[in-house]
Amino acid sequence: MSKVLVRCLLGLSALLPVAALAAGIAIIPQPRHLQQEQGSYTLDAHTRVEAPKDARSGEIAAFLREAIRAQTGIAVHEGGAAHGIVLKLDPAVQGDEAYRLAVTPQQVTISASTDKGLFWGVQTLRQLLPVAKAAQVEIPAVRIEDAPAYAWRGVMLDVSRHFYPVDFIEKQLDLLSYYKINTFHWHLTDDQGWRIEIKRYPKLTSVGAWRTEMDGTRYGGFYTQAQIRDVVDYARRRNITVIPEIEMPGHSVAAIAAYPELSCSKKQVPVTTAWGVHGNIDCVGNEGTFTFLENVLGEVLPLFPSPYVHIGGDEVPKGNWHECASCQALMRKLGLKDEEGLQSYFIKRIQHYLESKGKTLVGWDEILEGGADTHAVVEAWRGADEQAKALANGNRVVVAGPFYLDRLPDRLGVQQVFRTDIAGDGGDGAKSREANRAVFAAHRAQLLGAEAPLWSERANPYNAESRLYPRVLALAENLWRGDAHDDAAWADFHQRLQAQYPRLDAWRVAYGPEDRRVVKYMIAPNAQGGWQLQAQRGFDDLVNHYTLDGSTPGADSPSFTDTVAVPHAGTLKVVPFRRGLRYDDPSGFALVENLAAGKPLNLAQPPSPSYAAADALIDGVLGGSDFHDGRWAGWNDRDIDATVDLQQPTTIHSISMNFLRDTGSRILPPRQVSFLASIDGQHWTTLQVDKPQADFSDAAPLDYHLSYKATRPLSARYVRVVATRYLAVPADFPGGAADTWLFADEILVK
Ligand code: TNX
Repeated sequence: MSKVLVRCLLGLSALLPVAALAAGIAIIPQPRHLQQEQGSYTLDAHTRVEAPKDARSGEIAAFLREAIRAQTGIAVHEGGAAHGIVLKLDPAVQGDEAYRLAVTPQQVTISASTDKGLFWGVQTLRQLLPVAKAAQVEIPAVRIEDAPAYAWRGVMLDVSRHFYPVDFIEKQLDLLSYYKINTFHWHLTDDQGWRIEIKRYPKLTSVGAWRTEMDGTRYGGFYTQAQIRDVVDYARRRNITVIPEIEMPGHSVAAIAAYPELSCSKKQVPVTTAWGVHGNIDCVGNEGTFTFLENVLGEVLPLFPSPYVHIGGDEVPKGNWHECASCQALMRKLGLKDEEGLQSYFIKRIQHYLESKGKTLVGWDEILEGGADTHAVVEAWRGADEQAKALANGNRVVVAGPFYLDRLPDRLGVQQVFRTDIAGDGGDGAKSREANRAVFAAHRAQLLGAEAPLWSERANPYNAESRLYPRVLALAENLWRGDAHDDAAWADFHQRLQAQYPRLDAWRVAYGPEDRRVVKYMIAPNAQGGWQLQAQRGFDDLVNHYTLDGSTPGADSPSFTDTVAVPHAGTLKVVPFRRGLRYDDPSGFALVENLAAGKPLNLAQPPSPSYAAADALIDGVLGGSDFHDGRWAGWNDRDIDATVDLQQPTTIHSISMNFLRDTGSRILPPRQVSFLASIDGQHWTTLQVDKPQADFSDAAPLDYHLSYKATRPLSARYVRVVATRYLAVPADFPGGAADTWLFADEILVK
């Protein structure tokens, strides 16, 4: 393009009518008052940014200049100018995070009484800039007066179940801040990994940060204290407070693996790979537990300037405390009537320690069990009834339950996140809506805000962005506005959301669909003796890359959009890509030759509709270590009696079937498994009866591969497997034998 033409086009853009520019105003969260005016401000290399002389204001001005350069390519300098961008501290603008932004053809002014407000004004101004690079850009003339409805607007990331590197965290902080999320809750410890360096207890990371997966590989990672300091400061510069969470007394297996003396049994255990709730918890009856935790917190607190510290407190099975002599002695000494009282004692003791250091304790809503101190902030995750209980008790509350981003968007869409009213009555899920309404109204001032947790059993650095975005934008507006819940507000938000996607694209964010899954893979045997892999795609421009040799597919591996035929058995791996971005870890399918594949299957009792359909038993695809992987069929309090009709007399060498144990999820191995065969489907020969060894106290997922091998090949048309469940379990298995599961996959006939 000639220089003259470029100059003409640039000149032309300055003359664009207001209406065209108006289309460019699409701010999220929508400011409280926004008035569009005539004309626009021309930003170019002559623009100067002026700021108050204090350090934080200077930092905010530098952040703005860098943001303008990154977004438009225009290098603006600091310094006073009549025709520039002026940041002002003005006590007349009331509210801790409030700001005013005035754009006129002559000047851009951001004023606020606090540096917080000033920074949010800068973030709003960034949203008024176009995404494209240019020598000069027009900022539409507007008058904005803005302030949030809720003070706590948070996102939680679980870095224990899966680890996220520092640059991933920092990218998310950039995005959260852009949408005025002001709280990052960093879930740093859990059963499956301890992720923060503690100098006094080096084994927390040398041992506690690493686990051995079912396939023998080591998985883990942790942040050094220097990295933590960097992240906290990175967040501070973006108006985000980082709240650390150190889980106690439950969800502590990783710490116990490093220091077994923390548990009541003091038994050496590995860092667990099993999701769910673990009974191996910090021992309340041992003074050493408190010394340890106070020493840990003593190193954690100086890293986080936040006034709040999260100590978890959720999902604490009290069995170990019930069995432990020193815990029972303590209970009697304190005159407590049960172990719930010990939980309360535990939490209050930690709370007392934190208060001595000037910090406020935050905990999940279980901290109310046994009665919690009202100074604690309660994070409500088990529904509106728990939220009401905490409010009525006098605690300040942060709501998390409706915003669990580990629920995929087909089950928790953007619209639902946007329209959930955290000061409402809790909707249909709540038991006591009338009572909640009254409590919520009377205790409105105690409702600090809300948080969206991303639990990471199934989330990882590749797929996390598709779970966070665009739903975090809906959360951001919900909490900033507090009132945006009706149809008109949703329609308006949805339109503005579309304008954000090009920005997310420019930052290479792998955001997900609004109310669908990124992709769902389905595989079934085809008529050619191979398999057909099908992808149900959440985006039209999503592409699937796959391999058949077990390696991780890359952008140059063979690809398909909707379906592909896989001709032979092997390890199939597939990864979704979109716009050059990888969207997930590989989905793997272990494909095996199976004479029963695709044959008629008859089940005396159907499996639960919550897991794989019955055909998963005869699709030639083996289940993995995760019972949610769509390959395992599950029976709740039922036996399995499965018959396959091979449709003609067939020579059989072996029959096998896999069963899963995952005791944390109440999945038990079968008590007995019988393999049978028949010529006519009427008269059965029992070929073999197995009684697998079962260890109910081992929480690691285990695959039981049971198999009958014929000494001499037999001929049969019907093959049958009968698996019976345990009707009684050892006394120390929590909850007894009722409501347990049998999980099975693949009736493999060779
Ligand atoms: C419950 S929510 C948990 C987490 C799990 C989550 C899975 C809460 C306080 N505890 O440990 O990751 O469910 O959705």
